Amino acid sequence: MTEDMAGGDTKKSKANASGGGKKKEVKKETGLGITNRKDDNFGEWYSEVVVNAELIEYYDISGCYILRPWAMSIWEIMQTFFDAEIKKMNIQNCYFPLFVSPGVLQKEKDHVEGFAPEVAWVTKSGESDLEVPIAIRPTSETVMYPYYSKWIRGHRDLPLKLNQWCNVVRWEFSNPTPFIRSREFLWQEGHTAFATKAEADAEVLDVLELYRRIYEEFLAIPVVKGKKSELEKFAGGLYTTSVEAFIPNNGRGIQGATSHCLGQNFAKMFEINFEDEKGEKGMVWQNSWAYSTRTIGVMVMVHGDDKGLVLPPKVASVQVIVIPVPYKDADTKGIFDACSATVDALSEAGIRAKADFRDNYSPGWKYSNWEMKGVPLRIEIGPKDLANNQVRAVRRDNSSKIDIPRASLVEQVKEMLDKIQQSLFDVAKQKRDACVQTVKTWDEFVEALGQRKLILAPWCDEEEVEKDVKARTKGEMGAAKSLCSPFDQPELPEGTKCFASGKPAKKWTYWGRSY
Ligand code: 87F
Repeated sequence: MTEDMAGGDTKKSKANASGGGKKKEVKKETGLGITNRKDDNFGEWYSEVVVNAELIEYYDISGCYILRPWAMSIWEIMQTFFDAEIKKMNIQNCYFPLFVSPGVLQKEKDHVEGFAPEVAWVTKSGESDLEVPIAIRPTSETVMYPYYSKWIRGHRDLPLKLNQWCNVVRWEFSNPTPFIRSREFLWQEGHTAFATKAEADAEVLDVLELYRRIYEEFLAIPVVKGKKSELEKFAGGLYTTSVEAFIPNNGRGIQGATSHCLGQNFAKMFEINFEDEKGEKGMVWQNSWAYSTRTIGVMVMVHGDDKGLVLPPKVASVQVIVIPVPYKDADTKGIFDACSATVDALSEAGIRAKADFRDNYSPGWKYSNWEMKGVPLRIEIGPKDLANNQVRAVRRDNSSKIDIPRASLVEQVKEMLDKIQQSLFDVAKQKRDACVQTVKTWDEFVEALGQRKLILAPWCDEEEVEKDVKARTKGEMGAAKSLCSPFDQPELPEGTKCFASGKPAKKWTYWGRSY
């Protein structure tokens, strides 16, 4: 994001697109509105939106953020979905301690080595040094697997399928960004063990499909499912699959969630063995998988606009905000009662609706406030609406307005929310697809990278070649890397060459700069 933060060309006055001179004044007085524009100053715009929409409050430790109720409610909605789905798969929740003993952390030193600088340690209690410093989990393989070894004895103990919802700490040094790269974050981590590789392979994909659904069905964000390269996979595992999203505004790919097959690497290290039906010793096959609060950051980046946050209805804790618009001599009580009745009718139908009866703000201020917070649908009720037995509905995503007779309120609001959800996905997909560039040669690749594209290129799938691509694209904005090889592969004609090495290409792979 750094390149977007530089420059500092903030066109403040245009921030509220609707604003005439008068509006600007109001904005100044109340502090309402976003001053940075998404297209001009993406990094600043993002920071402003997450704070002004009341998702985040900055904290006095760099890289740590307060998740306010507005953010937590989004997390909880996704959590409710995912938790129910994994329970259908007979995965059980558990909770392991936050602290890791140094001995066990070192056990998998091969892959921990690269991560070591990010591990945070507790060295003191009060004034006295701890006899042995204790690490804070950056992920829980080393915390959990010694107990898998203890709990798994025979084939009847398999599969062992556990998940935990927890926080982890990774002391990142590069450019912290709320939700996207924070030093502490919330996630779920699933850790499963099977008797056979076939079972593990199947689960990797089942979980990846749940991650796709979180992004596409809940957050209305298109993702690519695929496999990571050898260089980009989790070094401790056998292979890594992921869902990859894309941020059109800065041309960066972003890993949305990962589902790893660990093979038997950890089983070897932690001696997770079992006796099979024939009485023979075997080693378990393991998976691990996670998605985190990063999901929320991707949602803000993809859907937000110059008025602030835009929430897909499926993850909005308030889907409909009802605002009374009383005039001086109007029947104020009648209007307020109509608002309450509207909220009641919608709530009864399972729609998350709320009325804003605050008497210290004008209707106009409330409109901006709930737009900033991204509520998908606003219902206004004024004297004319009361007289006509209707309400006025205004969509957050495209500002379109329609009058709805109160007789068909529930039906039409439901329909509108569905339309908003679908339209957010369609628009996001259109924008993403417009950024996809297929290239065949190095020159085309470099040009597309300069245009911040999501690049699809034929590749020889050699680690050395990916290292070379990284080296050759190194610069201020960060190097390009492979994002994933999509499961859904376009046809690769016989004789196609690798864009980077000129060797025979083995597969199509997405490339780009990424978070
Ligand atoms: C940072 C410090 C120490 C990532 C780290 O993706 C260790 C690690 O192992 C580390 N950052 N990783 C990889 C995490 C792999 C895996 N863990 C379970 C997942 C899914 C959930």
